[in-house]
This record gives sequence, structure tokens and C-alpha cells, in this order.
Amino acid sequence: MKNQELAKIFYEIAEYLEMQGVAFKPYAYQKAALTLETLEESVEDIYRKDGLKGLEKIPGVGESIALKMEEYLKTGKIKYYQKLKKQTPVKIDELTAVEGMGPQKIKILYEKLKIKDLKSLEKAAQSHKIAPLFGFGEKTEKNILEGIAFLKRSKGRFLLGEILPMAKEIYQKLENLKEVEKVDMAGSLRRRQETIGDVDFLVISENPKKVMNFFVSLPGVIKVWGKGMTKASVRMSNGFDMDIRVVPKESYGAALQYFTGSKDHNIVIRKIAMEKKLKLSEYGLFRGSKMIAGKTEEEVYKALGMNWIPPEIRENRGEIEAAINNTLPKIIDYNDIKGDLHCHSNWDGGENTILEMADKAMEMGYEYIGISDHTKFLRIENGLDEKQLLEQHKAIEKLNYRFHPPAGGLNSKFQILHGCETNILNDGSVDIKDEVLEKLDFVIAGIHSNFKLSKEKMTARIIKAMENPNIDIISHPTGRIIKKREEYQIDFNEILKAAKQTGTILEINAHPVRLDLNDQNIRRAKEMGVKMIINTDAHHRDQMKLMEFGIAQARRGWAEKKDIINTQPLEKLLGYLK
Ligand code: DGT
Ligand code: CA
Ligand code: CA
Repeated sequence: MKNQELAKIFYEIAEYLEMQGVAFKPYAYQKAALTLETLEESVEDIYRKDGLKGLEKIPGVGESIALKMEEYLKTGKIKYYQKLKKQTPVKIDELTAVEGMGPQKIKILYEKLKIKDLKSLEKAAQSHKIAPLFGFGEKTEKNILEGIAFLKRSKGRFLLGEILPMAKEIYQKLENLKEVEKVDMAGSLRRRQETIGDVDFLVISENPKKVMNFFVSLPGVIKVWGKGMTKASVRMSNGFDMDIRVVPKESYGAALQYFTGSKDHNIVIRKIAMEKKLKLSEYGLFRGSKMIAGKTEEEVYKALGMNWIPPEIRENRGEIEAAINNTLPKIIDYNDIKGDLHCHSNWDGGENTILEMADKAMEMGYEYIGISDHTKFLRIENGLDEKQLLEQHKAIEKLNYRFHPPAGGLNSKFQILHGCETNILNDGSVDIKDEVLEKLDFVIAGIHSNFKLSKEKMTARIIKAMENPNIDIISHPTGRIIKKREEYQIDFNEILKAAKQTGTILEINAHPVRLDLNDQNIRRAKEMGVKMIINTDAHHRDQMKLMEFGIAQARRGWAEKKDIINTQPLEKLLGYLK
């Protein structure tokens, strides 16, 4: 939990420093935040074991940042951060949540118009005070209003990627409690929905009172909304709420089914029970007063005449009919992935060397990794040019030789593939010459600029890229950033048709702020017979574990193993590339 809290603070410190025009330092804080977000070990554990020295060993954390972490762990505060907040008293997290609002803009708006928060920003934009400012203009003002409207629509929901790691920690604590016989996450979290309203836990215990007391006094609880004998509800310091319910052992399956939802799914399930003259509730499935199922979810679904349904697809999108007709797809499994083809190395400013990324891939049990650094159009990402790509190609050949020289090497089954993530320019061409692209094992192309083209132009732009025989994969195809940026204007049907025709693979970007393609688009792609690939877009080795979010999204989109090319061994994977 502290990892996420510190990451958030460090991101904010970076933004305050950027606002003050401080050089380099903001980048150091951003880097530390990025590491903390995905670090596997908790900083509390590291500090307990190895003290300050241990903190300094975290990649991207130097002495000065380690000291601030220590201060936070000891006092719950960072004086430096509070000083920065006082110097520029703006609600930086609120304002940066608006797409296109960076520290520079926030600074000017504060100095010229005393804008401190979302409310004053909206007021100023509505009364056209922003457009006349130097460097802003009509278009920016319009974008700000659109950004605020978009934020309001997603208000109160949290990213799955923020919530799941924290919920897993709490799950562990509950699991370790001796009064807890069994515990599960339920609700949208169990369904792995991309955003989460609140966290739901379900518990079997002979001593509910102990469990309730434990739950409401967990670290991070700042408010208790309610606490009864078997039910409690709390607010956490990070702003989200959690519910817990203790249920009898014999009802656990029925309760898990009920509290997993979705509501739309449950409504239809309950109707089916009624049609069979049965009554379904969180306590069980009853004929008259006799309980005929309830201990497990499987027996509840079975008694209703259908197969058990994976939580990720319980959205009333045809899964109930399929469960009755025995035609549920065998959706991709969390351990089906054999490699990750969208990984950045330190060649383009990522955190790790190619070898470190490859090591992590092997540790994850993969058979291959694809290195796909940014290319030259993206100067802020240190994009590589043709010459650097050719050098990188040689470096990767050498590494592969180390894995499997003729005499048998370190890991004869593992392979590094060489690719790159090119930029699709306005006219649909990419920023690297074809004669160099031809030499690589695979090529990704994505849009990283001019997001606001018309629907026709944007669709044509992407299709043109797909028609390039060297381009194998389109990264984050719709461009959305959850809670921040809407999809580009595109005709997704046309994109799918072109993907099918040209044999281009569409990416399911696993990063929790993207999840792009999303569940519904994955389903459409699958139905059209378009192949997909799940990639993490990792800029740091630890981000490779974000794969599980991509798989969850693929499951929500009904994708099967055969729809996702990186479930296949190397030879077959290569066969799917152009
Ligand atoms: P969230 O929290 O907004 O992300 O979404 P959920 O699905 O976790 O919803 P939540 O926490 O309100 O309730 C958990 C589950 O309990 C929900 O998925 C289905 C079930 N449930 C809650 N209220 C109702 C209801 O009025 N009718 C039915 N059939 N089920 C309900
Ligand atoms: Ca919930
Ligand atoms: Ca709830």
C-alpha cells in the first residue's frame, strides 16, 4: 500500500518541481514513482529488513529520495512535499487529471487567473477567460471543457490497475487471519472490470465479530461507514471504499455468485431460477424451503441447468445462453502467454538493458521477448533512427548467440526478437525506412501524435499503415487512456476488415491505463477472425507483470488461446507475422 502512496506523492512532487521550472529533478522523482508503482516487494518490508540502505537499492531511488521515503514510513508525512504544496497551492492531482493539462499550463493558469482546482478551471473556461492567454487559444479552451466533461463521466471509479494490487494485499491479510476460513474478492474486481467502484470481500468465519473488528481497523481505513455482525463498509485513505460480508459455509457459493455480479447477469440468472419454480438469493437456491444448491458456485449454476461461467464474462452479453447450450468459449488462461513483444529497453530511455528485460522474460517462464523501442519521430522518448536500429540488431544477434551458440548455451529455448515501435505519421506512412524495417523480426506501428483527426482521416491513416507489408502489429489501436482520453475517431469495422485482409495483428495493450483494445472490441475482432497479441508496453522490467491485466481484458472479450498469437510457440508466432 505504501508503495502506491509514495508513487503518487513522487509524481506530484515531480509536477510541482516542473511547475517551478526545476531541471532534471522532476525526472528523478518520476522515475522513482514509476518503479514504486510496479515494485513487487513492499517498501515497508524492504525498510524493515535493510533500512535506508535497502531503500537506496531500489532502482531509480537515490539517497535524497530514500530519505524522504524513510520520513514517510516513520511519520506518514514528507515535509519537502508539504512545502512544495504551500508554495503553489493548487490541487495538482485534480488539474492534471484533465487531458492536456501539464505543469506548465497549470502554472500559468494559477499565476494569471488564480485557478486552483477543477471547479475554478471549469468556470474560467466557460467564461472564456482562458483562450486569450498567451499559448492557450480557443482550441485549448475547448479541449479543457471536453476533458472536464469526460472526467465527470468517469467520476468516482478507480482503475483496476490501482485497486487490484492494494486489494490483493488486504486479501492476504484476511487470508492470514486465523478466524478466516475462506476469503474471496467479489464484485467488479473479481470480474476484472477496467474500473472499480468499490472493493467487495466475502468471507467464511465462525467468528464474524473478530473479522469485522479486524477489517475496520486495517491500516489505511479512515472512515467506517457501517459495521454490523456480518457486514462492514469502510473508506480507505486512497479514497476508495471496501465492503466485507461474512456468510455461512453452506451459502458461500450462492453468495459468491450473487456478490460477483454483474447486476445485469444476476437479474437474468434469477429470472431463470424463477422459471424453474426455484428461488435464488445470496443464501442459496431453494425449492420451497428446501435448499438444493449453495455451497459452491458450480452447483448453483449446474442446478440452474448451465455450465459454470468465468467471472470475467458475467455481463449478460450472451454468456448465459452459451452456458445453457454448452457453447461457452474456452477462454484464454492466465498462464497461456509465451512471450511479450512490446518491451522497451534503455536504448530508448527505458529503465533496463535488453539483457535485463530478457532475464525477466525468462523468469516469467516465457519462450521469447520482443524488444520494440520507440523510433526517431518521438524525440522525447529518445526514439531510435535507422542507424541505431541496425546497431541494436547486431547487439541482439550477439545476445541470442549467448543463449544458443552451436555448442549449446545458457537457455537454448529462449529467443530475443528484434522489433521497434514506429510512429504512424499523418499520412499513414511511418518514420523508419522500409529497407530497415525489412531486416527486423517484427514491426509495431502506433499513433503517438495528432490524435484529433476526423474519423475518415484517422481510419485511412491506420489502414494505410496496415497495408505496409513490413508492419505486423498495430499498438494500442484505439488510443484511449482510461479516465483521461477518449478513443480516436475511427471506424473500427473498417479497421477490422483491413486487419483481416492484410493479416495485421491488433494489440491488446495490457497497461491498466490503456487496456486497448478493450473487452468489446476484442470480442468484435475475435468474431471477425482478426488475430490479436497481448503486450505490456513495459518501459521497466517490473512492468512486464502487467500482462495479467491484458489477459483479464482478453478473457472479458471472450478471446480464446487461438485468437492470441503470443500464446503460441516461437515458430508458430513467427508464422502469424507478415
Ligand atoms: P462496482 O463496485 O460499481 O465496480 O460494481 P460491482 O459489480 O462490484 O457492484 P457492487 O459493489 O455495487 O455490488 C457487488 C455485486 O452485488 C454486484 O456485482 C451484483 C450484486 N448486487 C448488488 N446490488 C444488486 C441488486 O440490486 N440486484 C442484484 N441482482 N445484484 C446486486
Ligand atoms: Ca464493488
Ligand atoms: Ca460493494
